[in-house]
Order: sequence, then structure tokens, then C-alpha cells
Amino acid sequence: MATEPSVYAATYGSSDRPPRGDYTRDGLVLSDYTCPQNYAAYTPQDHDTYRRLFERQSALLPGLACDAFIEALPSLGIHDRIPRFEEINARLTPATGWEVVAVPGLIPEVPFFTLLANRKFPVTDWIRTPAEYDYIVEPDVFHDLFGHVPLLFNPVFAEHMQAYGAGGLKAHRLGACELLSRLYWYTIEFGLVRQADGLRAYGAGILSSSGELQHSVRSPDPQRIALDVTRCMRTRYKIDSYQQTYFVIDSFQQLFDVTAPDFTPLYAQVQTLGELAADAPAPGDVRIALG
Ligand code: HBI
Ligand code: FE
Repeated sequence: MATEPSVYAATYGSSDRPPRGDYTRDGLVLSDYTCPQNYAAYTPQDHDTYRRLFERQSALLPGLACDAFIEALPSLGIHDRIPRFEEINARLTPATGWEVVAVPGLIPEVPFFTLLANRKFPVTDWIRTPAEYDYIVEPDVFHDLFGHVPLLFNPVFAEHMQAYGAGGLKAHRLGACELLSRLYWYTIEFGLVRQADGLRAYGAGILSSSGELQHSVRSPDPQRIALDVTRCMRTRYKIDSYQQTYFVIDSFQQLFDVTAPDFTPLYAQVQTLGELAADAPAPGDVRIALG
């Protein structure tokens, strides 16, 4: 099976700068890849970038982001500056038992899954430069806080994320991280949900992107397919362009239910059936039309 660059490897390989994720602090390699949030290091420009991104993205949400996200977003509280992570946790932990922890950037898959399995969401501790305002390949603090954290206030979604982390550790033991990272990519990062009033985005990569939010639920170009876990895990993805395929769920409960079973037989099925290109149709696809 051609190995597809994981988000981690492809990101560092594709960026022309040395990885920002310097995992040492005072010469010490961080054991679980977490680090203190160096709040004093943020410049006024960093806080202004966060505020501008938050305001622009919030204005784009109506009619494009799912109801659950729009309802949960105010739970973040602070939007006019980069929040201290303990300010987020003061609200998040009592709500669903989750906490955000600072990391220097993308981290290897096993530490990532381990954090999720322990209800700790890794949030990158730096923010993009103004030159990267419209697009950045690596997740920064805006992508993680704005894109991922609001839905961690949603009890069903929060349960799914913890189960996903636990499943990731099992996938690692089965050598199936690549397959599980595709499921993560096409749900947690780029998933769509069908509401009574039409398709809406719930994936963090969409919700934190000014361009892809519109594209994902309005463009006729990509194909949209009802989520089938095996089909999803067969499907390669691209990290530096809009998605050519979106997978659609009808509810977070459905996402939780379809990802609850033991994936071991599915991994075998994926190996047998083989991979699919990011834009390839496949027999059995249930295609979802634009509303
Ligand atoms: N690390 N900090 C961070 N954030 C992610 O979203 C992330 C990661 N490492 C690996 C990863 N995502 C993906 O490969 C997942 O599919 C595992
Ligand atoms: Fe992300």
C-alpha cells in the first residue's frame, strides 16, 4: 500500500521553513510532547491576528456551519485576544471533562492519540504570521481553538473524540494508523453533517478556513458521500488543497455509533479492497446532492 504522507510528515516535508514544532524546552525533550503555553511570548500582532481571524470566521458561519458548532462557539468566551488555555479549561473541563494542553505543533500519532484518549486536546501554542492570514498548512492556535475546541463542549461529540483517541492507540498496535488518520481527516477535520435545512460543516479544517467553509457546502465540484467507515478509510486525502470528497453524517450520534465497533475486520477489508484517490467515485457510494 503506497504510504500517504501523514499530516505530520507531509506538513514538515512540504513547508519550506524548519518545523516550528521544536519539541525541546531548555534542552529537554518533552515526554508527552506537551509544553507550557508561553503567554508572554505572544506579541500584540499575534493577539490582533487571532482577533481578526475570529471575527472574520464568526461572520461567515450562518448557513454554512452546523447548528451545534454555532451554539457551542460562545463557550470559548474570549475572542479579542489569544486566550490563556486555563481560561478555556475553566469552562471546558466542568462541561465535558476535556482540557486543552499546549503543544509545539503537529505531534506524532501515538502521543496525539494518547492525549485524546485522556480527554486532552493538543492545541498548538503559536499563531500564524500575517502573511499566512488566509492559509496555513500546519494547525496553529486559531485552527485548534476555533476549529476543534467548541465541539468539545458538545457531550456526544466529546465522547466520540475520546473514543477516537482510544481507537487510535489500538490502530497503532494493528499498524492501521494511516487508515484511522483518514477517518479523522474526513470527519473531525473535514466532515459535513446533513441538517433539516441542508448540508453544514462540522469539521475543524473547514470551520477555521475562510475559503473552504463556503466551498464545502455550496460548490458543485466536490463529491459528497454518506459516511461509510470502510469506504472513508480507503480514501486518500490531500493536505494542501480543498477536499475533492466530503463525507456526510446525519448526526454526531451516528458518528459515535459507526466508529464504536472494533475496526479490526474493517482494516482487513480496506487492505483487500485497496485505496481510492481523493476524487475517485466507488461502487456503492451514496451520493449526497447539494440541498
Ligand atoms: N498533532 N498537534 C496535532 N494536531 C493534530 O491534529 C494532529 C497531530 N498529529 C497527528 C494528526 N493530527 C493526524 O495524523 C491524526 O490523523 C492522527
Ligand atoms: Fe485540526
